Amino acid sequence: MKKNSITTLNQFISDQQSHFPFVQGSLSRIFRDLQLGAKMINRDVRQAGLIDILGDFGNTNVQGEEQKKLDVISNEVFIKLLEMSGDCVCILSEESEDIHWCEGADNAKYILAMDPLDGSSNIDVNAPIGSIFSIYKRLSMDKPVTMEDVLQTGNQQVAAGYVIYGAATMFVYTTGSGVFGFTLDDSIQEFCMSHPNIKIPQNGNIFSVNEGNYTEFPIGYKSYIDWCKTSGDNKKIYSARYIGSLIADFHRNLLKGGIYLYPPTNKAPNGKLRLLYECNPMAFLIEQAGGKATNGNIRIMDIQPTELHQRTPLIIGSENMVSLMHEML
Ligand code: AHM
Ligand code: MG
Repeated sequence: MKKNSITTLNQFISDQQSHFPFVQGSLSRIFRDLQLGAKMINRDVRQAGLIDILGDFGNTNVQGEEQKKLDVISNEVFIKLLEMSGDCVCILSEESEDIHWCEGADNAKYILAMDPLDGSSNIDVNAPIGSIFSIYKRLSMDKPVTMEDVLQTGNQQVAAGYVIYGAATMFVYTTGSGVFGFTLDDSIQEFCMSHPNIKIPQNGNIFSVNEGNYTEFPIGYKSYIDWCKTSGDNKKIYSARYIGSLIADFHRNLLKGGIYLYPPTNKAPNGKLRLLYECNPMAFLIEQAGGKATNGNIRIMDIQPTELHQRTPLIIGSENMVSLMHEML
């Protein structure tokens, strides 16, 4: 009889760490904090209609977007936990205009960029939402951290991942040697390995894009979308699936194969999604899973950021689908 074995995220990370004795444990502690934050947010999300956390906070964030109460709560939760451990010298968050410098952590090695709660327009309607993170090492320990340390290319990420608060809550991450998914077992409040070494199929039959903006898309995007709807591979027409929550759309396509597009529009000439804490972490994950991510010109992870909250168009998913889309552009 096959024996069920359980590997928790903490066990897995400490096993991984033992293969790399030079790793001092700071990264593991950051993961521990991210997990704890995720569990706290998960608890709130599960009771969202019962406690006073639905709706608008009554403020707009740096992007000029309406902040939801849960956006603000999630931001505070992660920042507080990470600051207490002192392993991040600073944190860049979608919810704050400026970099948050962690008190007493001037000598910490890591820089974290995050979207504490992505897809927040879905909160009030009980659709999946997520938290996204991307971790970098500072460029030098011998001099203070500058903008250059924060504005590194995606290629320099040491880890990235997301938590999806969906039908189940999952923690999915990479440190550059594969993508691993852990599902939260509510009864023991532990993330347990459920998806080892995730690989995205090279082809899929799903395309995910906000077609409400179709008339504003550049011609190459329109051609690709038309192709998905009329030709597809071997005349098999593709299915459209778009939740409007990047993590949910990404996660489905990662497991089933597919492509996600956020093209430039008149309103958002650089697309809507942010490079440092939305596109780069997703690009790292997809490449580690065997897929591709581009902005239509270059690989997402090759883009040299010049601004903290910089936006970029995003084309991400199964290798062959992204390559074809790229050709059509
Ligand atoms: P947010 O960070 O303010 O939540 O916005 C990002 C979200 C993504 O999760 C999602 O893919 C996209 O915005 C949806 O945008 P749109 O409603 O324009 O299709
Ligand atoms: Mg977001």
